[in-house]
Amino acid sequence: MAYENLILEHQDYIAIVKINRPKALNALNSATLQELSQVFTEIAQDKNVRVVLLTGNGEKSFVAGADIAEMSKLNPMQAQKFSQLGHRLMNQIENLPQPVIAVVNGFALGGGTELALACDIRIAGEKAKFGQPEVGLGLLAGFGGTQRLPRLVGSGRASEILFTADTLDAQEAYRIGLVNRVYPQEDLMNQAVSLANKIASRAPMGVQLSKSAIHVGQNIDIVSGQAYESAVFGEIFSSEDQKEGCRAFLEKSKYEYKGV
Ligand code: CO8
Repeated sequence: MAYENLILEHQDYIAIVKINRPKALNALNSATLQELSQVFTEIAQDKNVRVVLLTGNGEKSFVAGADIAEMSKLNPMQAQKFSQLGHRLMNQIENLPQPVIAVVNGFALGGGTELALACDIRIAGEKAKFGQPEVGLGLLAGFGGTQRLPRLVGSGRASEILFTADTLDAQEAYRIGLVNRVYPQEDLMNQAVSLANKIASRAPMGVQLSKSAIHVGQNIDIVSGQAYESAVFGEIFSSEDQKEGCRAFLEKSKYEYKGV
């Protein structure tokens, strides 16, 4: 499928999705939100994709937020719909079977931070900038920032970010746990591919069920979460990869996971 605001590349088991709206620093307008939803629908069905890297095309920006020009014209009903469109996309990323790594190559502001928050892992280049500038625009975070940011960094830190509209540099984002790692800008994509390749070499069903258990568990009590974990632990014993992976360990041999 051809995309106007995205670039989709494949490298071995990795899909690389680049948001590509250079004239607006990759800001998310509704067309881009819809294309992202389409690309993740396509990826979910692609058995050759084990890991997704999501990044911004160009040197400067991951995503500079929701598109302010489009948003400024919305009436309250349309604004609610726009927010819901964003939520559907973020939930789709969270529910995608394969893990998604946000490769934050520059500005990740407003909807950009929120998009990164919906991914499973965030890594950043040293020039990355994060923040929720919405209250400085007469708005508030509307793509899940008020929900995912406190869950990730704690409500005290999230409140400061959401109330002040301050920008955080990559080191500060690392310090508070918003990103897992920070790399020199020129090394970021190589490091992202190397992390993705490592994950892709592991049992795909194990990785995917881990992702699902993490997300299910975050929204329920621990005993229910343990029940879900036991159920998927049982499920994986019907896979060939489980049998072959354990057999290879006991026989001290190598096995390449097939995702079956
Ligand atoms: N939307 C639309 N256009 C944008 C955006 C954006 N978010 N960000 C940048 N652009 C455009 C600029 O207007 C400019 O266009 P032009 O060349 O036509 O004037 C072009 O991109 C380049 O930008 P700058 O000249 O400003 O580049 P600088 O390097 O000087 O500055 C910044 C870069 C600091 C990133 C600056 O562009 C900026 O502050 N951008 C806005 C960041 C922001 O506030 N983002 C949050 C937006 S609100 C949001 O995300 C809400 C999410 C929830 C939505 C809920 C729905 C109801």
